[in-house]
Amino acid sequence: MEFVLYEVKDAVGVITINREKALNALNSQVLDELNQTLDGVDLETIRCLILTGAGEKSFVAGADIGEMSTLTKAEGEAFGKKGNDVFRKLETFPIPVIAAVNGFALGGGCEISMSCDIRICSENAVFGQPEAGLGITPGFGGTQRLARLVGPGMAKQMIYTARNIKADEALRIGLVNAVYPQDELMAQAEKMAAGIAKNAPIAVRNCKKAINDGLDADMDEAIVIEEKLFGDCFETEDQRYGMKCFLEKVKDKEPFKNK
Ligand code: DAK
Repeated sequence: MEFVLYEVKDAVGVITINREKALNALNSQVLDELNQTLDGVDLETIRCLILTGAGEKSFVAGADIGEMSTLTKAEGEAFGKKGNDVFRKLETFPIPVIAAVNGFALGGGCEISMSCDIRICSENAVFGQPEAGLGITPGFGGTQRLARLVGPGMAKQMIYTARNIKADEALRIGLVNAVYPQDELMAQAEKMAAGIAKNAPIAVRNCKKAINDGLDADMDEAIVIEEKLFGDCFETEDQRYGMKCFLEKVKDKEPFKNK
């Protein structure tokens, strides 16, 4: 692939958007390659993904403005669908995805980070939804996911003013979980991913599904969703093994089997 790199480190897959000259802006080809990369992830062995951008300046500087500027209405809709499908695939991907935001995360870049389960960033990261200044609305879920993550008041302020925010402010409003020096970001992302990967994979997947599906439901339905996914764990070898190890005070547990 030309613009997306995929590397496996033990049980962690690292996806890098690699279009550094255009600050990793998302054109149709990047979106297609991301889609193919996600389809190719081996869910038997990979237990967590990291999404990052190439270089030290930008995570993703948004959708490709050059490509978008010439779109017809039909092409715009097709481009929007391509983006939304990939973003939704990431959001509902069976295993957790950590966004390691290594610089600009603007427009579609902020939006793709919000499709991931967890965001951590480097000190030079900049987040924003500049669309209103370009004559459009955020179109890859920004109006929906930002409001859910940081609350409607702060989301509206960011979107209406199209003002970018720096890493420290992103941390303060809860858009990212942690900020690291650039040269520590990937190591920290990998450490977090390894911490996730060592836990029972089916339980982790069920946690992701319970949180995501529950957030879209009212509390009565959400609790039923949780009960079902909790119950499903009792059909797994990993649940029996995990509890046995606790009861027998096993110090060096074997890796969970994903069964
Ligand atoms: N698209 C295309 N190229 C981009 C780009 C982008 N979003 N951002 C940067 N580049 C390119 C620049 O054109 C430049 O290319 P060359 O001139 O070297 O060929 C190169 O990357 C380096 O950028 P700069 O020279 O501008 O670098 P600076 O350090 O001076 O500035 C910057 C960095 C990130 C502040 C600046 O590049 C910038 O403001 N970039 C644009 C950021 C932005 O506005 N992004 C939001 C795009 S709107 C849709 C759904 C979603 C969307 C659209 C439709 N539908 C449902 C249909 C999403 C929209 C967006 O994301």
